[in-house]
Amino acid sequence: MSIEQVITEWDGQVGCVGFDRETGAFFSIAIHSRALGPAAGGTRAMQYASPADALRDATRLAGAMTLKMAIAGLPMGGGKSVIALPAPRHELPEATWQRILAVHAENLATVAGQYWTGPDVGTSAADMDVLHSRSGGYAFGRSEGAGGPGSSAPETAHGVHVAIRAAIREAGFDDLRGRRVLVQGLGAVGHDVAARVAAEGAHVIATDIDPARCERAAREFGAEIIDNAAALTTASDVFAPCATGGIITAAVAEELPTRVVAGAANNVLDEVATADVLAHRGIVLAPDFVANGGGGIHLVGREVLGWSAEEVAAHVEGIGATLGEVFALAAEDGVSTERAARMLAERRFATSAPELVQ
Ligand code: NAD
Ligand code: PPY
Repeated sequence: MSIEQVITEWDGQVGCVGFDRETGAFFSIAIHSRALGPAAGGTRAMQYASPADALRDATRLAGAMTLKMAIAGLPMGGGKSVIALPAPRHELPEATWQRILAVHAENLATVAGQYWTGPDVGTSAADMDVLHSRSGGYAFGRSEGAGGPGSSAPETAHGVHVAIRAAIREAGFDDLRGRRVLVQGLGAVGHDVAARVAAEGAHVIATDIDPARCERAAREFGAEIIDNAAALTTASDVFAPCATGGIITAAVAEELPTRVVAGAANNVLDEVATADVLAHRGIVLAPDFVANGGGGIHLVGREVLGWSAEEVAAHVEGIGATLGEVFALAAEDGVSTERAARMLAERRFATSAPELVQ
């Protein structure tokens, strides 16, 4: 796939790309929609097979941000940045990473408030401190020491937990006691999700490519650790994908041995139609852009809307009610929950005027 193909097949507004010769990093910023406000979405930094793959990830993730902001009722549009790194993030010398951040900050200053970034895979609150100060303020999620609201991961995990609770009820379970919850990815969000469901009496089955993260989950709450390769074939009551996107294809959906899918990973389905396969099998899907909205609610709530931590937590609890509407609409219209959630998000475009943060 070429960069031209990525852009011509995309339904978003604008994709900006850049390259830094000194580090070999390729930069992309995708602005999908500003219909509800300036575009917002995190900066992902990792290695990609090609610059076109990186831009494709940025465009798809930006589209998901548009839906996420709309369904959460937040006054922002959808965007995302992707930095394709010249080497794995943990192998980059600190000076190289700081140079990459400086170039990205300059790019953020160039788009000057049409797009606001935040943390995503490969970037942290400390990185947001740098991006904020060097771009002129266009980064959410700075560390508390630098005057920001800190990591979005705890509220993302809170929201995923709320989504799991809502989805298991829809699947006919009373609670999580004794239920098998399979968490794929024990990072900032996945570990917290696993700890939360374990505290409710679930039997946690977990996997991560990093053995240290698996050991920690086994030690802290007795997670049963499985091989990565078995993540999509191990029987569970709830499958909580908290690693990478695109893992549920139609073929996977035909066989996935679970009753509920609810997790943090963005764009967990390869395409919308894959949700139809899950729906036909009676698997309850909590659409990712609803279930993982807690991080965005935290960042935009605290930094744009001036909410307290308590107000943020109350809005994150609202993910349960939103899913209730999604499940009801899906049942009424005989469509998948993914299609129903997209319909609910679309309704907001019809009823809202743009609200600018500055
Ligand atoms: P993270 O980088 O802290 O954790 C990801 C974890 O997944 C890591 O432990 C990594 O080793 C593991 N992993 C990667 N590939 C794997 C594989 N194939 N099998 C098993 N484990 C694998 O990221 P995070 O902040 O926890 O985010 C997790 C997911 O949730 C991402 O897809 C992210 O885009 C999404 N998300 C995060 C937030 C947030 O606030 N952090 C908000 C919305 C969505
Ligand atoms: C995501 O939720 O996927 C994000 O990228 C987090 C985010 C949300 C809102 C603004 C910036 C980052």
